[in-house]
Amino acid sequence: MNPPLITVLNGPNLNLLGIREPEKYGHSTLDDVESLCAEVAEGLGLAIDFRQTNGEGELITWVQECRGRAAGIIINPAGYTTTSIGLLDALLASDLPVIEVHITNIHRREEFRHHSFVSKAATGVIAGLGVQGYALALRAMAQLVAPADADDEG
Ligand code: CA2
Repeated sequence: MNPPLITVLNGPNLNLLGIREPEKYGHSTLDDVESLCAEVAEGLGLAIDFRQTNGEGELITWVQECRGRAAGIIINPAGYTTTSIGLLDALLASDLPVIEVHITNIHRREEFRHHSFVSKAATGVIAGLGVQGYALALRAMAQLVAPADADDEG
């Protein structure tokens, strides 16, 4: 059987990870984050589709494409976290488990970053643990998409 597919989506400006503002977002590049996710996913028996876009419409289209294709969505919506009801609606319509990840602790930052529209569609939210938040999200997702009888085995 094919491993469950988890789509890992990254929003605007995350392509600058490790290149700009390392004091805020750390030294790992987005390629490093993809490698981390691929390694962790393999150990968990998951497949990943890892993507980044600066476009809100493209992000929404990718979420729509997850339906019937992916078993779960991990998303760092970046700047669209606080602005995009379109993204929220797409995530709600996906009917999939969603884990929202933020590299920084958005609650310790400027007030305008505190409210997330995306959280309304999220099973769980991870913030402030750096890029390891993606690895933690994959571990949590493995539990969420595991068949019920596999769950019983601990
Ligand atoms: O902490 C996070 O992961 C954020 O989602 C990152 C977003 C920010 O708007 C959110 O409030 C919190 C920003 C992503 C931009 O990433 C950059 C990386 C390096 C240099 C500049 C931007």
